[in-house]
Amino acid sequence: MKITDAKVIVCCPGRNFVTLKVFTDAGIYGLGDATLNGREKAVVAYLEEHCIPALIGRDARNTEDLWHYFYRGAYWKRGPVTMAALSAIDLALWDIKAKALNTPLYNLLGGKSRDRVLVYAHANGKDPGETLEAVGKKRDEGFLAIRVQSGIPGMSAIYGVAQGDQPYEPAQRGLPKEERWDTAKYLSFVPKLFRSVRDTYGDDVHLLHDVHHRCTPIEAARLAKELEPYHLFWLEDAVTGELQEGLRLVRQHSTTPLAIGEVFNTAYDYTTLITEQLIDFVRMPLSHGGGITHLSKVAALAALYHVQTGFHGATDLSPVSLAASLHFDLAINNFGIQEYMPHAPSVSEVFTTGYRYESGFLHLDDAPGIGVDLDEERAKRYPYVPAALPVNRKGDGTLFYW
Ligand code: KDG
Ligand code: MG
Repeated sequence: MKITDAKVIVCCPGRNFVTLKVFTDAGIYGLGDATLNGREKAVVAYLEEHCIPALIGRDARNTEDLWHYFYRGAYWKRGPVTMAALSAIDLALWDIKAKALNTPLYNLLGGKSRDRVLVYAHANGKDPGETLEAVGKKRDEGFLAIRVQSGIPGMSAIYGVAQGDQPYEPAQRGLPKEERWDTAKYLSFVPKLFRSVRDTYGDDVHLLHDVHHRCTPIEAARLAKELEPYHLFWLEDAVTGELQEGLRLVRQHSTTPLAIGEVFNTAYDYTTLITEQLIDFVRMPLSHGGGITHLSKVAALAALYHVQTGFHGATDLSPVSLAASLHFDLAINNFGIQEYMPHAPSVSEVFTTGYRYESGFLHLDDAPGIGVDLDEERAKRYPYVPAALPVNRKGDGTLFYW
């Protein structure tokens, strides 16, 4: 089955998405998500200039060989731009493979290990009162696992907290906005926040929190230790992931489970973390971490070391990415949880999907392939809008992690 053509579709139904569509001589096409928040056009250029010309004429069924062609064969390996492009190619080819066999993708990944996918929702508010209310709303919607982020008195903009009554969306139009950060205020606030969440809602709900890379290892160790009484499902990105050894210090001091990797893009970002059992959950998503072909290997390595998956699923990953994740989540044994932020209603004008939320879980229909389609005419109604993630500075102006 030969690849005859491929094209990149960029649209902005509320936020930017980059989708790769690969066509074959069997009349079957596949979709891959190539969205890299705030760096969309860089991935488009890499795909259009370097990947698509090399894809045409190849056999779409050879997912393993084509993965290595675009990874090893590229010489300039790894990195978020090239790996987002490679991930999109891999997802599109697996979509084609499953459609050609007229079966849902999960059947090619081992079949179903479970019937539905446990998800976690986001609850946030501009202060602790609003945040507690938001947790209550998610409980009422049936969520069994809830990520809690809150505005902190004395700090103007906080990661994970929505502006006004809009759903949370970190990318803003134009150049990056600057935010201010205060680690001391954050560290004294968060344990109190989780104490009040547990006091209000009890123990019968999984709670998660995202530090978003903003602590040093010793600060993260203090936080993880002080959060122990509230039994978090996980503490995410407690330190920035470039230095894998940073997690060792956190681990030595606390039993709070640790998740990391939404900005990772290969298995090599995880080797120390997994083999030394320094983490509990891998977050690297299919659409940034090399697609089905590479994540299958990462998940298998993780399984040997009692590490589970908890894929990134923010709204800057398109419905193609979420649906592909759900197939993977259904299939593997060491699935842990899936992040779920519903996309804005305008997204479903462009993408049709086969998943639905019910009582704390996502359910997937039995459509062949990944099960997502994109309406190209409708996508044209939503042209690309330049947008960027914020940057972060400490109070004295020092540039810090966002
Ligand atoms: O584009 C950046 C977002 O995807 C990220 O900030 C979301 O940290 C995030 C999460 O855990 O969903
Ligand atoms: Mg995160």
